[in-house]
Formats: sequence, C-alpha cells, structure tokens
Amino acid sequence: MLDQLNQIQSQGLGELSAISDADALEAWRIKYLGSKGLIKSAMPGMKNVSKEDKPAVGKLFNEIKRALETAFAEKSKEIDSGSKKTTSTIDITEPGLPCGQGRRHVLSRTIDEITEVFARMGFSVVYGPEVEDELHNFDALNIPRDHPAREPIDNFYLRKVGAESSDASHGSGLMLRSQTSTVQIRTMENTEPPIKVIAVGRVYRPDTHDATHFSMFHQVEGLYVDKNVTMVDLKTTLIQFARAYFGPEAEVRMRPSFFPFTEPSAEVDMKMKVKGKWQWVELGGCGMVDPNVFDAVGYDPEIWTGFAFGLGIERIAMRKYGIADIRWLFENDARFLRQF
Ligand code: FA5
Repeated sequence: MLDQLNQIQSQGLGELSAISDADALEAWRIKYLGSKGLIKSAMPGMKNVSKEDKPAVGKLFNEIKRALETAFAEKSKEIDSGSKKTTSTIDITEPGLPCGQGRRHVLSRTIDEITEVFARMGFSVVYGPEVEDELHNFDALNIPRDHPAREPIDNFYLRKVGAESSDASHGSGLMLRSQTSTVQIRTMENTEPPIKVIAVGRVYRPDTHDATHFSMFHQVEGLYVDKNVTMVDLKTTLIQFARAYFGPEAEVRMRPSFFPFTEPSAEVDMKMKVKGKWQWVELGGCGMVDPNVFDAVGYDPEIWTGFAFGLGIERIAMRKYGIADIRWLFENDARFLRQF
C-alpha cells in the first residue's frame, strides 16, 4: 500500500510538472484527484492494512492527497497567469480587420497607359518645368508679342515679389506654362535631331471651371523630327495610338485649324466608344513643325522636318472611363475615385 501511494505521488507530481495548458491540467486532475481518480481508487486498499499500521498509512494517504492538491492549485495559478499574459498579445489566428485598399488615381493610370502606348511606338518620355519663361511658352513657338494668346487674362503670369503688376512685360517674365509645347522647345534646344519624344505634364490656364474645363489640366505632347517627315506620318501615329488605346475600331479625323507653331495645323478628333456608342471626340491639336520654330532652336529647316501634337489627358480619361464632369477628377472624393 505504501509503495502504491508513493508511486502515485511521484508519478502525479512528475506528470504535473510537464503540463503547460489548462486542458491537460484538467485531465490530470480527473486522473489523480477525480471521483474515480487514482487517489480515490487506492482508498479501498486501506482495508487490507493491518490495524497497527492503519494510522501511519492513513496519515501518509492524507499527506499525499494534500501534496497533489497543493501542487494542482499552484499549477492552476501558473497556467492562469500565463493565459492572461497571452490574451494581451496578438492572436494571429483571429481573422484580421479589413483595411481600405488604396489605388492609383484614374488620371495617373491614364497617363501611365498613354505613356506605355507611345513608348511601344518608339517615343521616349521627356519632362519640362511647370514654371516657364515667355521665351519657351510663346516666343520660340512663333507666337508674336501681340498675339491674343499672350493676354494676361488667358495666362497665369507670375509677379516678382514686391512688383505691382503681374503683366508679363512688366513682371518677372515667368508664368505657369499654358501648354506642354514648351517642352518641344526645351528638348530641341538640348538634343540633336532626329527626335521622337512625348512630354506629359500639368498645364495651367485661367479658364472658368465647367464640366469640360479646369484651370489646371494635363497634356501629352508628341514631337517627331527627322528628314522627310510628312502629314502621313503624323496621321499614322495618331491612328496607331487611337487603335491601341481605344480599340481596333477607333478612328482619327483631322480638321484644318491654326497654331502659330505648326503649318499646316489641324484639330484632332478621335472616334471612340462613349457609353457603348461610337462618337467623335475632340482631343487636341497637331501639325507639321513650323520652320520658324526650327530656326528658333537652331535646326536647319531646309534639312529637318517634323510633326507635333498635343492632346488633353483629362478629355481622354473622361471618355475612356465615362466621366461626365472634369471637376470630379480633382475633388478627391474617395467614393468617386474608388470606382476606377
Ligand atoms: C494646345 O494646347 C496646343 N499646344 C496643342 C498642339 C500641340 C497643337 C502641338 C499643335 C502642335 P489647345 O489649346 O487646343 O492646343 O489644347 C489642347 C487640348 O487641351 C484641348 O483639345 C483639350 O483637350 C485640352 N484642354 C484645353 N483647355 C482645357 C481646359 N481648360 N481643361 C481641360 N482640358 C483642356
């Protein structure tokens, strides 16, 4: 009997020391201290113990039972405090909270898409400053001093700090560029022909805001300078762009127009699907680079020929994505932006 009791104690304490979670502890309690546990089951053995040994064996029996109960209580405390500690840490098995996923602005995406199409056609991308001088915004583009396009009412001229007037002729001579055609000049000034580039970026005009006009918008400018470039090259390039971007059924139409820096000049319309219907949409201007522009950048117009075009990126995005009002593009309303 004594051996059996000692065996229960050492086995019980040994098993208990290896336990680290509440379920295993409960199983241990049932095994040793439960109503059908090893302690209770050992009790009937007492009747086989001789009368004189009974007090000593009974005492040992109680001591072992108490030792196991005390060890159980301590272990319970230990596991309990351990589990409290873990509740304050992150449970990686819990499903996470959904976090709002951001996305690129529909205009940035349109710019990337347009750039990629032209890159595949062999155009490299160039950039120019948004704060420009009149030389690059007007003079070198063959826009004379008295041209109405230079009126202060149609441009954002910048005033020197402390100066009275913002009129260019009296002011700093700087302005927010009104067209990306400025980058044609900057590129030709720094590069020997042949040239095949697009320039993408913001331009600024004090236009009244309405569904199709904003005072800051984006243009993509194309410039190709080489020997024997013709209107056919220009139209082919625009058709290739339209088909790659709007789909194989897209078409391009040119209407005679006037820009001081191209001769001849044309308005560019593209036929594209708008809300399921094919429609002509005016996107920008184009033409053959005027010899006066080549003179201004030091290219010999007898040798070099070229075409240029400038398209409004908002107008392209609006048509492609069915956006009815240009102002929505700049309101930063997440409910609108989330759709694209
Ligand atoms: C020009 O800006 C010329 N530089 C284009 C050009 C380049 C012609 C190279 C020849 C050779 P225009 O002012 O028409 O052209 O503007 C071009 C396009 O910009 C317009 O067709 C339109 O799509 C867009 N645009 C013009 N004003 C606004 C505005 N206020 N808001 C949004 N888009 C505009």
